Amino acid sequence: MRLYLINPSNPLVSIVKVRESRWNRYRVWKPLSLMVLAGMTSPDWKITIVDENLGAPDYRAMPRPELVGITAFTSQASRAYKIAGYFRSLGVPVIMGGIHATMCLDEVMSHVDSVVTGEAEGVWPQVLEDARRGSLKRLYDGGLAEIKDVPLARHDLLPAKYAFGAIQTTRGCPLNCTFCSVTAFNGARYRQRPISDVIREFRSVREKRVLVVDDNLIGTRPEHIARAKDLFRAMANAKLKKEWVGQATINFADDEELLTLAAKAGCRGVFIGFESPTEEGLQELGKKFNLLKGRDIRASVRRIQRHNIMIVGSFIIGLDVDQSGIGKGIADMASHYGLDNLNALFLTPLPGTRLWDQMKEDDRIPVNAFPEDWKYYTLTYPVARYTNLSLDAVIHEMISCNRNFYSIPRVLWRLCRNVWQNRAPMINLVGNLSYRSNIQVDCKAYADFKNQRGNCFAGQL
Ligand code: B12
Ligand code: SF4
Repeated sequence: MRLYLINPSNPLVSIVKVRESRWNRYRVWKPLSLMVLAGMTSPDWKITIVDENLGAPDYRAMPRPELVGITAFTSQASRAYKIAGYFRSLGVPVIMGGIHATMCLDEVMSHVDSVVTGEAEGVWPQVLEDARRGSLKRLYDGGLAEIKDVPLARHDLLPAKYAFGAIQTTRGCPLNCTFCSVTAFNGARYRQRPISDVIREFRSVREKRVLVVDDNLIGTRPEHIARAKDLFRAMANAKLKKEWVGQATINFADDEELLTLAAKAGCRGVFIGFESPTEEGLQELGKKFNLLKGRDIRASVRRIQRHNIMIVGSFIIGLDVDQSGIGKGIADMASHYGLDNLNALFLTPLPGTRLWDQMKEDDRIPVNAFPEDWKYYTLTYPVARYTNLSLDAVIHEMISCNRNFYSIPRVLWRLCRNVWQNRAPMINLVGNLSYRSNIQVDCKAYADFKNQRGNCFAGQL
């Protein structure tokens, strides 16, 4: 029995972009969902994982499979349907799962034979059994998995072409920010995998550098932090010799022992969502935990960096409170905080989020010729109507933000600072140049977007 598990190419991270700038190699990440599915597939299935971001293969030259499974973020949906259409034309059953299939069930149902919603651990063995018997159901609802049932992912099934491996140690987030789909998809309860499983899986990751995909590595409560410390201790004791990056809240800075243990366990970078430089912006996004009274963010950032952990900060442009000048405002604030990298994104209504419901109700989603338009839902295109910023204005703010933060004087200043602080200056420089070189690529993408979809914003350019 032959099974293809396919990650459709993504406009944002595909190899095409890598050709535009070789730094983008660091943006092609492993599709962990498919490696997890493979980890709970019985050995009588011959599995091939196809990651189209490494280059789409000629499916016609590949042997006919008995089942095709496709994963997709929203931005990958239209490509996913093309792949599904091809295999279905051969009479091969196609099943789809992941975030988009869960949030846009009816649409996905109309393009594939069968859908798995939610986390797949509880239903995947049944899916395979039904496929073997030729009696796939139209819908399987995996809901939330028992965290101890998450299998060891098959890290051996993808080629060694990635800069980073990937692993997951927790699921869920109680914070339910308006723009994010994690709470709706993975639940509000923070679930932690058994530490022994994580260590065993880490050992099977081939890459020296690893992305820990958890949405919030340290959770929100004292017992979560205690468990994070236990995990870091176990990782250090296991002498994994991996360097890894993860995602956390700024609260990461508040516990010196946690930081020391994380660094010992190999933590070299964290991605932190600051989202907005203003309190009103944070309130609008429901990001309450960033509003901790009396927090000195610059000092918090410095505390993390003292452990040789770099910080990439994420901000969102296009909030209702954002006015002309917000782009430069974010760049200045990110520089003031002392961030190593800045990742600015457009406020984007993703299906299944509270933001989606609100914007839909207010008729503020003009880029809506779905499924084709899903390709613009990468958070790198302004797909919505923004309260105080026209299409041209919001694009201008984004460009101004990146040009300011990644200006040559600021890049050099950060380089010198990292040399002075003895903190991986070359990695910092590579990261900064990578973002800087993408500004040109982004400008071209905005021009194409306006050509293709500018008419949706009629009267608002
Ligand atoms: C790691 C990650 C990335 C990585 C790697 C992505 C990759 N190649 O897989 C990087 C950094 C590249 C990335 C980029 C982006 N990401 Co991201 N990312 C994540 C994150 C944090 C974890 C994903 C993960 O690996 N989970 C672990 C696996 C095991 O879980 P899973 O994917 O959910 O898979 C399970 C089920 O969904 C199901 N399943 C999944 N696929 C399939 C397929 C079949 C056939 C079946 C049966 C079941 C099934 O089974 C699995 C086991 O239970 C999620 C948040 C989250 N908690 O999911 C956001 C998330 C997926 N990302 C999101 C977004 C928006 C983006 C970006 C668009 C943002 C940006 N500009 O940076 C880009 C676009 C990239 C793209 N390909 O579209 C959104 C997607 C929302 C949506 N509706 O699409 C999420 C949900 C976060 C959020 N804030 O809402 N991301
Ligand atoms: S943005 Fe981060 S903190 Fe907010 S709900 Fe999503 S995962 Fe949780």
